[in-house]
Amino acid sequence: MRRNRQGGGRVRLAVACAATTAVLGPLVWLWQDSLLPEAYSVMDMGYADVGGGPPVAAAEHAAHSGGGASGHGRQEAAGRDVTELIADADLPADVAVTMVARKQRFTLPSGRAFEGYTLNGRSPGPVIKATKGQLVQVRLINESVPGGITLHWHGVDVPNAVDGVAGVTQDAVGVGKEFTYRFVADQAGTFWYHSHQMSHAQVRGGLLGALVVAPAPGKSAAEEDVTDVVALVHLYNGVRTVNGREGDVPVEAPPGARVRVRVINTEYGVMPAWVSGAPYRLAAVDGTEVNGPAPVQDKAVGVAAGGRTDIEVTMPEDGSPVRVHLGGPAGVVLGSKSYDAPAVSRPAATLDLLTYGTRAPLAFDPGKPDRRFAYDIGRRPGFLDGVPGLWWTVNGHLYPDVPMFHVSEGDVVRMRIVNNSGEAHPMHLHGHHAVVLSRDGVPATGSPWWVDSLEVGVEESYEIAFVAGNPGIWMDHCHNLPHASEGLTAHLMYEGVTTPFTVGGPDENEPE
Ligand SMILES: [Cu+2]
Repeated sequence: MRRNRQGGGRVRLAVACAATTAVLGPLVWLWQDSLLPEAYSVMDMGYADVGGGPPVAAAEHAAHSGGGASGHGRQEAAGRDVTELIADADLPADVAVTMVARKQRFTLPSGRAFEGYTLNGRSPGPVIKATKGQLVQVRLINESVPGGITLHWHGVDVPNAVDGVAGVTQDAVGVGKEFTYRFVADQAGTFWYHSHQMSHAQVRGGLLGALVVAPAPGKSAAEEDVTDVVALVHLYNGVRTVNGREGDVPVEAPPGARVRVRVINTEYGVMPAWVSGAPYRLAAVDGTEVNGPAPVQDKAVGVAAGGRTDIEVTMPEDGSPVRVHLGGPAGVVLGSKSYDAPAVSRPAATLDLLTYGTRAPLAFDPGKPDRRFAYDIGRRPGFLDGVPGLWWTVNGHLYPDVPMFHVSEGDVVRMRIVNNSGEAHPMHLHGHHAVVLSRDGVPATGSPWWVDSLEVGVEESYEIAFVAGNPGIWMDHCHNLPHASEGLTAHLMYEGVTTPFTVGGPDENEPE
């Protein structure tokens, strides 16, 4: 019996060992396989997805590409380094700003102290104001932010070299160093800027600010006669602020005045905004004017994380104040004699941008795309850089084995974003604006709905389209920034464009 038992024990031990090896072996392999190198180029990430279009040769591989048909175009395109994709160097700066970044403790106007980051001694940083067509030049100096910083111009289709993504378009700007951004503000609208180095920590910590581009002069008197209000919403230690201030922001607006409130959601989730005391029009979304915006009443509008919404109000003739609620009771109060506008609860209904406004022709035909991409967001267990967890997937793949969307300049691109991950994701494509074609298969019938930050809810699907008209290597990621750092990050790469920068490396580039 004893011997038998021992024999049985040995067998059991052997079986257990074999089972352990069978289970652990693949796990160890998966773990090891997920480890990210100390430095890597995003060009080497994942796998090429040409979206059903012709193969696209990366510059350094151009010589090996089989297709010689478009050889001339390829030759000319070959070898463009992201650092060459800049604004005209001969253009003088129309708007020149110097920004000094610091890690420091500062106090909000309420007296509440916050341990974070400042630009020119404050957070949010200065509002940068430009007029359409002007060249904006921002000299960023890092005085004391450890780990380095950058500035990304969220929603502005800047030249790739100044997109501000550490490890993709530049190195993080270390302490004592500086970097100058130059771009032509060629679209009027509401934008913002923020760090894209360790962005999930630095944006929350306050390295951000608003950028407003006014329409070119010579507009109608009606268009110029609008009171402009920036309302940048940010949470400091969980405390909601508008322009860095807790509570209401009063703005003087006499009876009959037209006011445009430029709402910027710098947070990680969708934010409802609504108005009491007057109807409003949704004048613009993500820096693009809405066509034929009708008056809205008793409806909230959802502002995606990273997104902007311009709310236009005409002040009541009787002088009563108007409250623009931003995510809660507090917000912007417009008034003259009185600012006593009671807060009202959020309306049950939400404005649907799929049907809002009136149709207008597009400058391109999304019905004849050169490439069609899928961006299916899921979630599954696995390892991300050796850490076990439940991680986001793109088309079934875990970061960094995600698709690299390849395009050629001038391509018409359609992308279908499907969210089966159990959480909402505000998807942000750098360097481009995309138009929404449909949601859950229902075609858009309102004003062309142009986005750079699109809230994709749980179980939702969107079909969007854009023209690949801005060469570079562009992030296409979730703007719930912790999600991006958890692997919900892919890139759009133009034919022939290369980057000399690496994620990681001596500058410790860490874009998410
Ligand atoms: Cu997300």
